[in-house]
Amino acid sequence: LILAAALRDAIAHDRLRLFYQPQVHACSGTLYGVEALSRWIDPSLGFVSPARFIAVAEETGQIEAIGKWSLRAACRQMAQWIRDGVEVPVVSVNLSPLHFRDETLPRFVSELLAETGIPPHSLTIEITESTMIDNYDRTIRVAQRLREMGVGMSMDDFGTGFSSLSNLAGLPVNEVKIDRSFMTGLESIEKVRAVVMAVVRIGQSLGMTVVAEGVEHEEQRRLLAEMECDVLQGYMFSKPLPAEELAAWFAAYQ
Ligand code: G
Ligand code: G
Ligand code: NA
Ligand code: MN
Repeated sequence: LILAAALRDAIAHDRLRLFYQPQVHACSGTLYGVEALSRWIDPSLGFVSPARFIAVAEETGQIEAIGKWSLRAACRQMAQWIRDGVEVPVVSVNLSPLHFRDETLPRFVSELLAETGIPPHSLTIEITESTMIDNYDRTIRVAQRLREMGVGMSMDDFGTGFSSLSNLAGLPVNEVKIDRSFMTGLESIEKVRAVVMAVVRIGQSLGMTVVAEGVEHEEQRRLLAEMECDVLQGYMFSKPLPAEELAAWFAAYQ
């Protein structure tokens, strides 16, 4: 309850920030895009993990405001990068499945694209499966509308929790992100390696871009590249960074 009130205050005073984590092509190492992740440093509570405050926001209905704020902030940042000549091809924004109950979401996004002047393919929306998708038909309809507009759709945290094979087959997504929990066993456990390999093949056969999250070591990078996983994201390349630091990271990385 204290957290809910503090979050309301943080939203009202614009205290949430987006950090950006680079994603690179596994074969060439060039920049594929960035994932926008919400950060909240409260004056009295200190750093509050999104894992905690997103769950609270979903219970209290504040998730709606957070989703719209993060879409707006990410699109504005993308417009800024374009103006500054920083070549970030795509920004991915996390949305809760609850947003896909709202049939006005595609119009909100198209107005945002028009307002910021960024191309639709420079935005991807990750369905971050914190909760069960409860209205499946409507979720498909809303996601399909976004795809028709040219916006990317990604299935986050694949292989854990609510992120299931039936969703991968049923939802109009063009990207799948292998959950980072698989990365720990990748080097040492043969079964984990077989599962990750199978997910890469499933993604490929569905025509999707396959992203591996939580890549921390060279050996993981090598194995994933060998499996023909398309895109890698993790501390090995960079932790999530403030927008200003991303440009510097990119300049040093190139
Ligand atoms: O960045 P970090 O590992 O602390 O994020 C924890 C979880 O919170 C991750 O599952 C991430 O997807 C989620 N998350 C981070 N930012 C957002 C956001 O803006 N919206 C939603 N819905 N989830 C987010
Ligand atoms: O659930 P989601 O995949 O959106 O979570 C992304 C979160 O994972 C981010 O908050 C980020 O801080 C964290 N993260 C990113 N890269 C790594 C990594 O290499 N290792 C670990 N343990 N966490 C990571
Ligand atoms: Na995510
Ligand atoms: Mn994820």
